[in-house]
Amino acid sequence: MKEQLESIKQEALGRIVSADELKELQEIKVAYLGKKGSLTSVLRGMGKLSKEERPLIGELANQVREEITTALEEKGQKLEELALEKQLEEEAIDVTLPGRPVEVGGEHLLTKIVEEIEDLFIGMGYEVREGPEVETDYYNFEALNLPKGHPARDMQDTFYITNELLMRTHTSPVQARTMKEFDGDQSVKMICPGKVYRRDTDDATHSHQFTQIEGLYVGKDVRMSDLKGTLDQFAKKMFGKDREIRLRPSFFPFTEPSVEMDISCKVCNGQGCSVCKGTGWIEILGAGMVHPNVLEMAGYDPKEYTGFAFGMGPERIAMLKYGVNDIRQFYTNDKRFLEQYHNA
Ligand code: 2U9
Repeated sequence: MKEQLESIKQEALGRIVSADELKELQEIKVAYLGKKGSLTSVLRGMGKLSKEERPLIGELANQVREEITTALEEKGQKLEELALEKQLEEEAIDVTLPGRPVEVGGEHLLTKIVEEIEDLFIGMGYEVREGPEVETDYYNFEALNLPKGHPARDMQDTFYITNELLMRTHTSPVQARTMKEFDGDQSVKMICPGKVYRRDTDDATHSHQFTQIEGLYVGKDVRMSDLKGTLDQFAKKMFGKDREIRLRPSFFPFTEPSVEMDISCKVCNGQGCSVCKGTGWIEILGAGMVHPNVLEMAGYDPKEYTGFAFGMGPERIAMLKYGVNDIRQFYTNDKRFLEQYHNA
């Protein structure tokens, strides 16, 4: 039995030395020390030994078990260390390696322009209001002095959803709703940015969906000179303090008198060039004094209250400011186009 124990020990230690995986050690442990292990089965045979031999063999057997157990633990530790080293190696991060570029997006050029214009008017004490894109015929047209059948309605080809519901063609209904809400007894100073819809064929300067920012200032004794001053401020802050503005007579059903505002061309400084088509001036927005009909329909007494309003297209301003030559680029999500203005 002594030899048996010795050979079991040698065999076990031999297998432990050549083991290179933790699970092998587990198998060896079971094979030798387990319930059905060879050392265990030898011990079961001790009953046949003489009572002199039993303590010796018992001692030897425990010794062999100790040695095999110790060898298993040491080899186990060594294999765990090796596994950790290998893992660390595999997971080693070469901090000198360049990082994988994380593509960082940026604000859309239109968002930048709209926020720039918003901040400008907030700075002049205007509040920003928004409203529904699906609008009623009343607030989109009638409240703005465009009764049913009015020819000017055709100027704004409309997406009708029902006879009474449509995709708003301008953001003016938000101003009309606000005036109605204030019900003619308090002043209004607001701008309203947002998407608008026109049943247009898309081309380089027209899109069926585009953006507008309109503004309204209603109060007691609001004059044309207040409008001119406000627009001059806007032009200088938006396009440069050396820009001049020019107001030309125009017509909008919801303002009387109506004007269009031009700024002096930055490229030729008013001398005339291809950008300003030789005029020296570039049209930016439309405006006017709020039509008395519009005031009345919103509950304001035109003898007590007057107001001015204006409207502009941020796409047009972005195209002028950044030399974009096709309005559709704002909507086609071409990364090459969008990335150009990340740091604009
Ligand atoms: C109320 C009263 C009056 C809003 C106005 C304009 C002039 C204007 C154009 C700008 C670019 C339309 O998209 S565009 O082509 N708009 O020129 N808008 S005055 O007048 C209002 C609005 C609301 C209650």
